[in-house]
Amino acid sequence: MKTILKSILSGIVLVISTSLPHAEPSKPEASAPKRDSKQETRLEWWREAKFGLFIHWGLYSVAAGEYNGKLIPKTGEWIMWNAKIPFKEYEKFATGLTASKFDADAWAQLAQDAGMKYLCITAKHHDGFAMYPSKISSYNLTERSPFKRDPIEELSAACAKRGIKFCLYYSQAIDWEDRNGMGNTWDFGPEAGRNFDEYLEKKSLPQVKEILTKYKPVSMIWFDLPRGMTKERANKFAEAVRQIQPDCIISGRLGPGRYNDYDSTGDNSPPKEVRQGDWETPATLNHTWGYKKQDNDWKTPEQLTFWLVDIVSKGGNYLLNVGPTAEGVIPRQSVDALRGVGRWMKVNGEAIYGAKATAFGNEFGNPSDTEKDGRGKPKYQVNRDWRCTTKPGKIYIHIFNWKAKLELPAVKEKITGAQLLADKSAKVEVHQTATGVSLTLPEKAPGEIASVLCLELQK
Ligand code: FHN
Repeated sequence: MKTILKSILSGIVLVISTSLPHAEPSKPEASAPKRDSKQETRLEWWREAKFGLFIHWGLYSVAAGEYNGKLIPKTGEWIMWNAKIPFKEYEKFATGLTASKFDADAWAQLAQDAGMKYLCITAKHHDGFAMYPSKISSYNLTERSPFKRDPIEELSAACAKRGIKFCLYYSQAIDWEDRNGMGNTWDFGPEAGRNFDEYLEKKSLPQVKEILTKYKPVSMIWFDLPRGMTKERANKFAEAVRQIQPDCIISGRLGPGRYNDYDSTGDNSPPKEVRQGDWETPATLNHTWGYKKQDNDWKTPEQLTFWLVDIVSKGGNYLLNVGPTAEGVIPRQSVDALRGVGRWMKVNGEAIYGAKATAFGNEFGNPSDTEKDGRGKPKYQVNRDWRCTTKPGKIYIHIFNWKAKLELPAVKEKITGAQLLADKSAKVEVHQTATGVSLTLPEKAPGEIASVLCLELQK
């Protein structure tokens, strides 16, 4: 059946309503974990949001990747561990955490400009240093640094002003300041002899309760690296979250047991194909979470937009990180890259917010029939030509490598119409058969980064 749509050349995105239900991935996957009704409600905003800002800010931002005149390899927020900096040395960085240029409104505005709907900042990372005035531990910003305001409070307010969901990261197990926390063997000796439960009871769990009591609402709490966490230990944290802020989502790394409301993929590691259930990929803009002066290998707006669309097309959320400096400045390259994504989102955000996984699945790529990987297996070749996201009633095809002719796999419902999001007047021909859909598009790619197409199906 041929659908000829009256329109004039130009345009960016086709919009079409379709009765197509949430599409099945190309390859059947293990079923998504069962969620109770409270979890379904908690997750509503998160499933709509799709795109969030991660912020790693702490004493490591002062070190900025350097210690004793040497550039320390790997990620900036791990400098105390990578350089085995004695605690008595590391804590001196606090005098350099001036936050003299910290502007919560500018940070929240950047998230909004990027099209991000949630923001998650480190309340306490592995170094054990609290970035807020904690009554549980004096090892905190207000007591140890020249900065006497509460950046967490200010950021929470700035987010609320913009309708951005405010979230907090907390490292519940690894703590290089505390002799009973996990990880610091260079000051405190082997982990075997320490009383981890004492650490959890005296510092970690009390601080989690403290931040959930002090800052309201916390829409999601992001736990990390559950070293030494058992079901029982994790359950205490989950119970505390549920009791203090029942609507707060628990992220994927609290520990064993199904306490979390969604799963976390590995860092910078989206799945190769559609993954069932609720999941999120945390990712960096360069190669570090905490600021490093020497890491200037920034992803471009084009790369970041592809990551975003790729992750959403597989069913996930994208939590993209910035690492501010000790003065509280987000590196210019990060700001420019995020704003570039934001320009694309302004035009095409409808194809992302609340969208679900692809209607197809073979577009992601396939194993090479000639090249082998390091283990002698067929090398997986990612195909970056296009991605697809869906909504109950709409499908979006995001074309990164524009062609005036595009062939899509078969779509079972009858195609009844098409429209471009940014310009409802682009000439598109849709020819559908039982074996596939052929699209004839404008010669020139109408949009920057990726131009998006959709197909409308009979209700
Ligand atoms: O060790 C941390 C790391 O510093 C960073 O916070 C990432 C963010 O996902 N989480 C852990 C490594 O996966």
